[in-house]
Amino acid sequence: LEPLFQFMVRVRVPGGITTPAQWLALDELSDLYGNGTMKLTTRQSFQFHGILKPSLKPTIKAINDTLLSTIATCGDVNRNVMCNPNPYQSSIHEEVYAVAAQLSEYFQPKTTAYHEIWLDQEKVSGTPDREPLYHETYLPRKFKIAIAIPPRNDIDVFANDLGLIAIEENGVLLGFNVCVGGGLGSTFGDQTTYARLADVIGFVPKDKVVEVSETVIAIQRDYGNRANRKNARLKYTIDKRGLEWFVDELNARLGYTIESPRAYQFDTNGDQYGWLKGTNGKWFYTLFVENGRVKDEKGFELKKALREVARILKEGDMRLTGNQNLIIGNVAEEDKDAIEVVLAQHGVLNNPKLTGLRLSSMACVALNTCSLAFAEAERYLPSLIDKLDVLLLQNGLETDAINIRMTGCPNGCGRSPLGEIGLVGRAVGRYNLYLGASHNGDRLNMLYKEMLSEEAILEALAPLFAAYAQEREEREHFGDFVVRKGIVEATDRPVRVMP
Ligand code: SRM
Ligand code: SF4
Repeated sequence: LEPLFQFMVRVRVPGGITTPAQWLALDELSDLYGNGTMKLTTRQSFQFHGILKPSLKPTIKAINDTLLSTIATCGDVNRNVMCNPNPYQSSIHEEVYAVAAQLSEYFQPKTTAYHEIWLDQEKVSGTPDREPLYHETYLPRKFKIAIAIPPRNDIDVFANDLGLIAIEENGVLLGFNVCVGGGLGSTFGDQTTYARLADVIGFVPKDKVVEVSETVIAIQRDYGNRANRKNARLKYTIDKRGLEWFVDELNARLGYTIESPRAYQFDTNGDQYGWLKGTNGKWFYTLFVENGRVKDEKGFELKKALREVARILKEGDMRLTGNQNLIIGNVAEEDKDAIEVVLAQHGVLNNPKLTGLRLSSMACVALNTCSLAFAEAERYLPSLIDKLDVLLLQNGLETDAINIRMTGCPNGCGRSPLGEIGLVGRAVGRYNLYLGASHNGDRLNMLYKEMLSEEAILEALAPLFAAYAQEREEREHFGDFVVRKGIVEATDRPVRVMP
């Protein structure tokens, strides 16, 4: 008898936007085949856990029936393209989202094997596979793209192999600053691996963004390390050969020189909660979803509430943010109250008592489904924050949006290297504590103390919170404060912006 293997299935959601019908279908699937919960990920997708092997094919088919897919959510190809989901910030949001969807579609593998294996096993095409970009051996490693619209860096653009920063003038999208070589994963004890933020190498007009992105990927395809997967991401290709080499190669392949980067300013990499009116007159409610887990608990029935919300929404949508939260989007004025009532009835309306720390928290899945985890993250961070909240309240810091991120290992899936407070699992119940990332995602944190138990984490942070409350400068963020005070050194590897 075959053992009951169980799997995780990840859904491809370009820019993180789903229709209410898709939400309802995914919700149903999680009950039918999964463990009854949905995980909103740090890359604006859904994950389903606990899919038993015989359910794998029906699950993937059902996802495809909703017009979403699971193709290329893993593997050595371009992954889900992230995009700022907050339309209120800018009239160019829809245009930028279209670029994200275009890139996502354009860089999907062209193989028909996915459809043959998962959708009906029949050969759907007689023509042999031809991958115009990936060729026969695909990329050396996963490849990630994200697009940010300043002033929000809510998708952590610098954490990606290729980051694009939208540049607008008077409400018109001109093009994108191009950032290359971001990646957060590392391995304990292996100095050849490290987190690295992307460098800003130039500006491209919007009609050239596909061509430039394709050329960046092609360079990585041709020069990336295929002998050692630990050193195979674009960041290592660039560091091995030099940023100048990379830009020269890009310009040579393009046949023109990309322009100098344009000015941009990021304020934060967090989400802005509550109701906001979009430029189209519709309403958008950003709902805090702790660590992205959509589930029902006594007194907190998030899954049920969102099912009802999806039924209320007519033209609206459900948008996943890069911080594992959810935006109930494009809500008609007349539906606002009904949505609030549903959220309140199920105990999930954004609670004003939540501290700034919790609202700025993020944790990866880790134990018990991630086989790479050394320690808990998603299941543990909420209770650690309960204890940290006590310290914050003592110091009057309860509304300060200090960004805290925890991962169960140094792969950085919860983007812990970009936490003003970063906690990375070393062993069960033990964490390395990192401090000093910037509040807007353009500076990595640095190691402060190693192998801390919960008690030691609290002991380490208590005096720092007290000092921050008393000695910070006006509007100084916690990450900047600990660097200014010399509690940790600033990283020696800031984002470089080419002249
Ligand atoms: Fe990740 C591997 C979960 C975002 C860096 N990641 C994994 C796996 C698949 C473990 C595995 O390979 O066996 C995890 C599944 C755990 C589980 O039980 O579900 C996993 N990663 C996640 C998610 C679900 C975390 C979350 O709680 O939200 C995120 C899913 C994103 C998505 O929807 O596509 C997720 N992973 C990230 C990010 C953040 C980002 O992309 O913005 C990173 C850091 C950025 C980067 O790529 O550098 C990240 N995941 C990794 C790595 C390290 C890659 C490296 O270059 O070193 C691995 C391990 C690997 O690839 O070998 C990994
Ligand atoms: Fe798993 Fe590590 Fe990623 Fe967390 S950071 S999900 S423990 S691979």
